[in-house]
Amino acid sequence: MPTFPNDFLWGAASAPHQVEGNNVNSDFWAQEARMTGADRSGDALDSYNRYPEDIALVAESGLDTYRFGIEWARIEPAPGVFSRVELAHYRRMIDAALEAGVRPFVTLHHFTSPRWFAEAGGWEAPQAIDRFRAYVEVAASILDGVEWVCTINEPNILAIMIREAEVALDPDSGVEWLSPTLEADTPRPIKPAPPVEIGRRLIEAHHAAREILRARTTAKVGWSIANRAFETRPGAEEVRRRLEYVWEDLYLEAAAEDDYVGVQAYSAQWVGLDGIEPHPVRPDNTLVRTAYRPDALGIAVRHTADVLPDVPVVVTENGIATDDDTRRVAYTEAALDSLAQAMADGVDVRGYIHWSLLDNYEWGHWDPTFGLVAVDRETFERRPKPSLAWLGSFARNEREGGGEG
Ligand code: IFM
Repeated sequence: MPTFPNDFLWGAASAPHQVEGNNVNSDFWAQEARMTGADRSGDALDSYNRYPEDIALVAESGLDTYRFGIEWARIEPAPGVFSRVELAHYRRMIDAALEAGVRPFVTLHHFTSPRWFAEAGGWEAPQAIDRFRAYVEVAASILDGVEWVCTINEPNILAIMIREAEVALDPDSGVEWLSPTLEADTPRPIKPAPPVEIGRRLIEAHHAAREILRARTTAKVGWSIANRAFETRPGAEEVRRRLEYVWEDLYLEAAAEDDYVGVQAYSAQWVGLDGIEPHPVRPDNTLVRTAYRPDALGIAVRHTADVLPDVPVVVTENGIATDDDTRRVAYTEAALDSLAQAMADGVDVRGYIHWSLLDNYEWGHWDPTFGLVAVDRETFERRPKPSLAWLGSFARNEREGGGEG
């Protein structure tokens, strides 16, 4: 029985640094080389060259949307120097999606910045917002026909990533790199909350980008927030409220005037009187060591709608790090069920985009596999998993038999 409206977006996602390969002008490329414990991205999945294959996989599966990013570090390799060749490359990518009948959902910033930007102080430097604004003005010139733009991916995780990289890059810290998207393999104190001072700069950057995009494009503009789907132990309501503000609500509130808000949810997490509780070590944890909680998606969209009752939601990421594709299907089916229940209760959700299309580079780690498609990292051959066909046919059934759009 179809549950989702027939104009619902059904997609899969990627991000430039995680799939393209040789993103040599980016800050993360430079950091990977210096941080102990970090795998190198190297050629990644060569999606810089193989994007037509990636788009074809989306189109042939039955999905209708591909969320991908354009890379600032390639487009502006030196301050004020914009590469026409790279702009043309990303325009070709947008055209390839449109020609394949796939809706491009374009992210302008997904964790990576140009190396020169980071070396000049990154998001905390006085000129950061003007620099981002200049990039967005140029990027806007290639966005004709793009209906959905995400300015900055997960600013709340980016803020943590910036601080954690500083620690891992400090030779005296003795701390090995662990992406903030992973839990440690033994319970250890929860990572510090996203630093609010960086968060506020990112909010400023998002608002500046939104203004430019609204003036120069017809796209719906928003940003995507990592949602932890907090659950509260008895008596810990106030602790949760405080934590939720610095982890999420600061960023959600900044989306009050946006055209949509992107929700990204993977697992749920308890908050007790002592704060956020680490995920207990359990055999059914995911490969990023989080609890198996497909219902996190429903919790996340409900919380987002509580904070932003008038802003439509798009699930811009949801998925599971697992090497068992049957589990990926079970997880996704249960996540979609929790999403449908939230929609039935009145949450305005416009689309579901799975993370990830491909088994990609998880910010210093190649082990956790989130993809609907495996990739041979020597030949770059794409090997679709059964979950891709499953999600594609789920989407097709909903689209063809779905309710009122
Ligand atoms: O791989 C990341 C992505 O870059 C941002 N959101 C979470 C994903 C899985 O951890």
